[in-house]
Order: sequence, then C-alpha cells, then structure tokens
Amino acid sequence: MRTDTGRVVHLADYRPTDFVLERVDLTFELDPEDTKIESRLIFHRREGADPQAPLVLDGDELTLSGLLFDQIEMDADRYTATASSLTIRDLPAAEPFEVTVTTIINPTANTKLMGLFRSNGIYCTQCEAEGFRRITYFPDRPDVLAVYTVNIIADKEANPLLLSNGNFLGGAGYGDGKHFAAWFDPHPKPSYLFALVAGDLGLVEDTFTTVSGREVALKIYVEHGKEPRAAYAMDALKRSMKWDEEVFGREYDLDIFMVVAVSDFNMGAMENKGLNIFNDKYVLADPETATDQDYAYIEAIIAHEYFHNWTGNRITCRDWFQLCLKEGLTVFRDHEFSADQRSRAVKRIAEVRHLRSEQFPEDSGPLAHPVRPTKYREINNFYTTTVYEKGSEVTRMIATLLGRDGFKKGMDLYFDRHDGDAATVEDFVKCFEDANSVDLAQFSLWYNQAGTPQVTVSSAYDEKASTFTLSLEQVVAATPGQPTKEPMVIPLSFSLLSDDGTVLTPSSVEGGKVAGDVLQLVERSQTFVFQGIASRPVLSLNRGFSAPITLHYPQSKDDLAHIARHDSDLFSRWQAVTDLALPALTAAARNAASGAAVESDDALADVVVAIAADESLEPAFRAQVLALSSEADIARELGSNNDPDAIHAGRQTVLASIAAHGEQTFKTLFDTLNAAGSAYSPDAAGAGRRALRNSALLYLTFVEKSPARAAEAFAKADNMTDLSQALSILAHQFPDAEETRAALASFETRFADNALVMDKWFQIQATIPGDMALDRVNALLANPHFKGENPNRVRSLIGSFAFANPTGFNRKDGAAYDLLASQVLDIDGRNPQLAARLLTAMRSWRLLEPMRADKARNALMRIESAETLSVDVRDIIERMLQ
Ligand code: 0A1
Ligand code: ZN
Repeated sequence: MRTDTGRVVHLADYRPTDFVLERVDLTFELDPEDTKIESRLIFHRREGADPQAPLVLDGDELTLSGLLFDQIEMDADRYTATASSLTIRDLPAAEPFEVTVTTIINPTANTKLMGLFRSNGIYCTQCEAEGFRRITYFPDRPDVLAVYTVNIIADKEANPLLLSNGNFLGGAGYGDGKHFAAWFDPHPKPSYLFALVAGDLGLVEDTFTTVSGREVALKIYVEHGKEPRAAYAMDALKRSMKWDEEVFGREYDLDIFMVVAVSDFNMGAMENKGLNIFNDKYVLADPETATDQDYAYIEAIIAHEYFHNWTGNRITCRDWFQLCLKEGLTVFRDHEFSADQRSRAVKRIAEVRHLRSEQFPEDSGPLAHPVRPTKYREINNFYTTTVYEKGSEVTRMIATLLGRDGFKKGMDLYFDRHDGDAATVEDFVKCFEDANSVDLAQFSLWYNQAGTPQVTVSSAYDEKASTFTLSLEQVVAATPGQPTKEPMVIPLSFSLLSDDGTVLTPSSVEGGKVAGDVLQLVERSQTFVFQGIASRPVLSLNRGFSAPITLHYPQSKDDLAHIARHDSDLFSRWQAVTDLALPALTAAARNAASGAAVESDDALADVVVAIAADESLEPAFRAQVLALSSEADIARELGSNNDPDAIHAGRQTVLASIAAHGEQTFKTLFDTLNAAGSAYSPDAAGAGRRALRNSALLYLTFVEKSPARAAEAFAKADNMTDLSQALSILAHQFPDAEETRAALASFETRFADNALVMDKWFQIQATIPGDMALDRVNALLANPHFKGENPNRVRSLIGSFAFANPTGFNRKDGAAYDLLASQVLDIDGRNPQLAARLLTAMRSWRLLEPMRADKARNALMRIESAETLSVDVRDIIERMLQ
C-alpha cells in the first residue's frame, strides 16, 4: 500500500470540468484475475473553457493498457498515464472527440471492496464515492452526468447472470463458452451510480404497477437456496414504491428495478440506478434467523435505497461536499416511511436514541464537522451520522418550520426545478424559500456550523398577571476549525400543560416568533412571554425532538412525572421519564465510583413500573421506557473523566431496584405476552410485544438472580428475536453460568452454516461486560467462523467490542485499545474504509479518566507512527489526535 497523505479538497475550489462528457460505452470482458475494460468516451470542450486545457481523468491503482483517439492509437507524447490519472493534451477546441481507454484489473485481488470486486464468486461493483476510477480512467466526479451503454462478456456457466444499470437491450452467445449482455441506461448519471453484477444467483420476482399504469419488473437476486428469505425485502420494496408515489408524488422511471444481495460489502447498501447492491444482512430474513430489528432495518434500507432514485439519482450532488443533499434528505424520507408503516412515536424515540448515542458524540469530539463540510482529505470518512442523521434532522426542521403544505410545496419545486441536475444545498434551500416566500439564510447555519446547540431554559409563572415567561439561551461549543458560532434558528415545539393535563392556550405571545405550537429561538438569548395563562403550567419543550439540541431545563420531578403522564406526544412522555431517570443513573455511577451505597429512587421506579403496566400504551413504547438510558448516554451526561466500570455498576443497581419494585408487573408481562405458540409476524405490533416481554425477562433476572428463566426462554424460543434476547441476557448477566455455556454452544451448532446468524453470536459475546471481554474477543478472533476479510464479521466482533462494550473495551490496563490498534493496522492493509470506521470507536477518548485516556493515546500514537497507513486511517487518526 502507498503511504499517501492525501490531498485536501476544499469546497471553495469547486469549478466545473473543462470537458463535457456526452456518452459512455463500456465493454467488460470479465475474468476473475484479468478483467479487461474498454471505455469509449465522447467529450466536447465546455463553452468558454480554456482551449489549451488538457483532459485529466481520474484513476486509482490503474495501469493503462491502450488508448485511442477517434479510434486511432494515440501518440505517446500526447498523454501521461500514472496509477492515479490520465492526462491527455492537444485536444480539439470545440468539436466532439472520442477517447477509448483500455484497462485491465484484477477483481479477485480487490480487497478494498471499491470498484469491481468478487464476493463469494459474484462479480460486483461499488463506485460511490470514488470507486469507478478503480475500474477505468474517468472524470470520476458527481457533476459529470452521461448516458451509459454497457456490454458484459463472461463465461456463461459461471456467470449465467450479467447485469448492469437501466434496461436490458439483449444478449447472445459469444463463442468459447462465453456469452454477452448489453444494457442501456437512458438516464444521465454520474459514475458513482454505475453498477455491474455477474455470477450465478437465485431470483425472486414480482411486479409493481406504477400510478400511471406502467408495469415494473422487480427482481431480487440472492445466493441459491436463500430465495425464501428475500420475501420480506420484496414486500418492503413494493410498499416503498407505493409510499413514494402517495407521499412525495414520485414514480419509478425504468422498466426494471433490481436488488442484488452480496456478502462482502463495506456499507449497508448502494442505490446504483436500477441495480441496487445490498449487504445481504439487509435483504435476508425469516423468523428463524432474523430478529425484529433485522426486519426493521431491511424495511428501512430497502426504502432508503429506493427513495434515492429521486433524491440522489434523478437529482444528484454537484460535488461530495453536498453529500447531505441526497443522504440527509433520503434518511428523512426513509424515517417518514418507517413512521408511517410502524408506530410514529416509537420510531421517533429510536431515531433520537440513535442520534444521541452516535451523532452527538461525533459532534462534540475531534471528528466534528458541519452537515455540509467545507474540506475533506478522504471523502469515505464523511459518510457519517452527522451527514446522514443530523442531515435528516435539518430537513425535518424545515418541515417543522414550514408546515406540511409548505414543505410539500418546496419539495415539489425542488423536483421540478432540479430534475436531471447535479445540485447544491443552496439550490435545495432556495426551493423552500421560493415556494414559501421565506428567508432561510440564518436557518442555513445548520448546514454550515458544526456542534450540537446547548439550550438553557428557565421559566417563571406570574399568577397575578396570568403570564408565563420563558427565557432561553443557546450556545454552540467550538468545534475543529470553527472557534466561534452564530446563533441558529431553533424550532421548539411546546405545550403548556395544566394541572389536569389539558393544554393551556395563550391568548398571545410576545418576544419572538411562534407559529402554532412551535416557537423559534433565533437570538443568542430570548425571552418569550405567554399571556392569558390562568394557572401554573408545566412546560413540555422540544416535543417530538423538533430540534437536534441538548436542552438544559431544570424541571422538578413532579413536573417531569406530570409530562410523563399527560403529554399527548408520546415522545415527550418518554423524554420526561428519561429526564427523571438520568439523575438517578448518574448519581448511581458517582456512588459506585466512590464506593458509596446506591440509594434506590422509588419515585422513578413508580413511574417506570406504572408505564410498563399501562395497557393503554403500546408495548413497544413501554419497552423503550424500560430500556432506560444506555451506559454511553450516562457517560455523556457525566461529561468528562468517565469511569465506565462505575457507570455500568451504577446502572445495574438502578435496574435492580426497578426490578424489585415491579417484580409482579414483570412476571405478569412475561407470562401474558408469551409469544410462543402464536404465529410469528414481523409487524410492529408483534415486535413490540416481544420487546416488552424480553424487557420483563431482563428485569426478572435481576430479582431472581438466576439464569433459569432466561435458559428456559432460550429453550422455548420459536423465533430469532426471542432466542437471541434470551442468549444475550444469559451471556451478559450470567457469563460464567453453565446455562450460558450450553446456550452459546447450542446456538453455534444450530447456526454454524449461517454467517449472518453467527454474527449475532459474535456480537453477543463481544459485548459481555467486564475485564474478561478482551480474552473472549481474542479467542473468538481464532474461531473458524470468524473471517477477517468479511466486513460484517469484523463489525460484529471487533466493532461491537469497541463501540458497544464500554467496560470491556475500556479495561484499565489499556489492553483492549492495543487490540483495536493492532486490528486497525492489520485491516488497513486490505480494507482501509473498514479500518478507518473501526478506529472512530475511540473518538471520545479524551473524555475518559486520565489513566485510561493516557493508554488510549498511546494506542492511537502507535497507529499514527505506523510505517504505512491508508489515507482513510491517516485522516481519522490525525484528526483524533489533534
Ligand atoms: N449511498 C449509500 C451509502 C454508501 C456509500 C459508500 C459506499 O461505499 C462502500 C457504499 C454505500 C447509501 O446511502 O445507502
Ligand atoms: Zn443513502
């Protein structure tokens, strides 16, 4: 590998290409080790461009094996080819010309899984962001849109299937045991949306009739024998297509839509035009092998990739700085889809949990960057929760500020105005401004300013004047490269609850803009006065998590309990319980650290158990309440100088005290929600019941202090959700019990031939708390089911250990940091993207207590001083140590 420090790319340096690409004709002669690609490109010089400018094509680890200019071999003195570029000089000033580039690549040796590679004998591609340049020299940037014709030639027996983007033109024998297929994609697209798949796969077929009556062939390709496990993905696809027509007015635009599931993939899935390629984890499911969470992910990711057809493909990004234009918007769309298919409130709670646990730490640490960054060294490192999830929250805030109709008007204008464009964030925002006659200049800071706003709130009620006064102050902390911040537009949904839980409506509000139940905090400090409030209200603020901020509002326990009981917004009820629980959890952690006894908080236990028992509430919501804040949430609340052991011990004590308080409730829930016997259905209601019952099981083990009940649940489970939950409770609560050993062994034997299920087995063991986790992980690294080349295996063992086992990973002696460092260095040699992502597990290392932080720094410095590092890892490590 090269040690390349990587060039920094700046948004401010953007300029259009000198040449316009008109057409692309690709011919692939596939061979496992010697694949030949002939690429015919028709260009003309852009009007107004420098007539002397050379044509510079991107490459990555390429060698040129042929170059024609208008069908004739090009003179050697007219071009320069290196592994990373092909520069061609003396080109026509105006008239079109044709360049034919030939390259030969080795897909089998491509362990980076970018460009053309092999996964389990299947040829497949991954071109976002800059993978196409690993196939052929090309203007590999998203603002170069062209129409592609693709010819694929391959051995017929090994590759009965030859797929690419667009519509199938035809195929025939090619002699010598080979055959060929031709595909044409009429929609101009950037190279990152190119895809090719060849091999021998099983097929699941269906059709979808669009709103205008066109029939679209739907095809999902999976490994032979796995076809029945693609049924849910197909169902989710059809629901997504319908939903996008109904909610966003978007109809599919080709005759065929294909999904291919492969087992080696760096990310979740990829939205290539008409030919989505998926990590098989997000396609394959049946009750025996997939959990409810797996089903939910499949639904969301199938939808996400499908929705990209309009937000990403029809309207793409001008440059990679605009990544959130397609990703933030498409995540928002898939969130809305899942909310409509499932329970909106429960979905929102899960989204916010995810945002807080993943994006907030990113936004407050060394890797913080704006939703729309202004510079990057390695674009692969910017597929982050900030770009995706915070990007989605920013879109959601536009919807909140403009209301449903205003948002729709803006979206419709965006689709009309920019269809076929490579657009920018400014283009997007302008559509909402123009469609609604509003000014979103200050709002746009959300795209440009990194960091989670901290909003401090105080309130006072004046009985005589019947006024309620609310004072708010916003602060955004400094982030790398952004020492000072401007005040943002923060839309805060609110409700004033009376004593009996009814909503108090003010006669008027002074001090700022309030539209309906949303107030806008736009100044650094701002005071709102609500008139005509007849009795002291309890304020519920940031309802539905209307803004992605951290709220500091010291509310009394009584007020929080009041919101938890009465708010009509279920999200706010969950948030109120969380706000009640967090002080108890942080106090317990502090006490555990100092050796003091942890006092039980009866008021908290009362509320939690009452919600658990409340039959009027949906089970999934009750399960979310019972889940309490995670150890990472508690660490974040505590700030710096964190001791993960104390946080874990404290949290266990709080769980135990709630368990003791609600023993009877948990027994009843466990018995009455007994799913066994009833037919499994992956729908949200069934999933909610299983979630609640498994929460009850966890609490009961705290009371019973015995693995017996979980072992019995494991033995009786008739679906993967219950089975893996029981195994996880056994392993995490009773790691040394014979029942646990037996359950792990039986699970291994039963699912030995299913790698995706074995990932759960790895993950459960990698997240067993405590010092012994490292030894376990080391032993599992040598397990024959573990394959270091497969990203899913790596993520389930090493990733879960580093990201999701705070006590095990943060062992006092720093040995786990060393393990991660060694793994990152090893993986970096074959798959830099995966290595860089794993490394981000240590992004919050400065918040650890000094002894651990010191050990963490040493491990990071060992990575930094390695002789060879990819640009991906170098970029992350240098930012983390800055
Ligand atoms: N656009 C995809 C994400 C993606 C990005 C890079 C990849 O390279 C390995 C793969 C997929 C999405 O948002 O789904
Ligand atoms: Zn996406």
